[in-house]
Amino acid sequence: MKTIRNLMAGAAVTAALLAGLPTAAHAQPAAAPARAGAQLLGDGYFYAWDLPYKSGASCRWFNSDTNWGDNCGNFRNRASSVQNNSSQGNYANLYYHPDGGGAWACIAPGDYWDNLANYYFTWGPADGKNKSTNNEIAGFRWTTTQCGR
Ligand SMILES: [Ca+2]
Ligand SMILES: [Ca+2]
Repeated sequence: MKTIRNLMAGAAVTAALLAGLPTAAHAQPAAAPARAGAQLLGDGYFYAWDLPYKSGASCRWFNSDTNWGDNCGNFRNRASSVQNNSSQGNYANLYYHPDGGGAWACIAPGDYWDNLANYYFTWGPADGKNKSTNNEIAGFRWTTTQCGR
């Protein structure tokens, strides 16, 4: 009888431990909401894809690069979807011409433009202004001035 009681006690302890596990597991995520207000940061790269919706060939840049013609088998005038994955909350200017020339479009940190046919060069000089950015981006520059050159 004593053996059975010990077994029962052991089973009760095991049951208590098992019951306690989910509580312990939930304790960790509970700490997350404290950071919910913090800005979500990306991996620091600017991404471009040949086709809309992150499809086809892709290329990415960590630093500003105002000539995409020598990247990933020539990505100048090729991007049809882009994502600003800045790790520092920086906007990115997308230029109509190499070396930061002509009009530019401006994409906010964390933003993803799924189809560039719907996005235009709305900043800067008349050269290229209000044209669709689809297959027209020559390069980009990170900017801390929120869309300023
Ligand atoms: Ca394309
Ligand atoms: Ca380049």
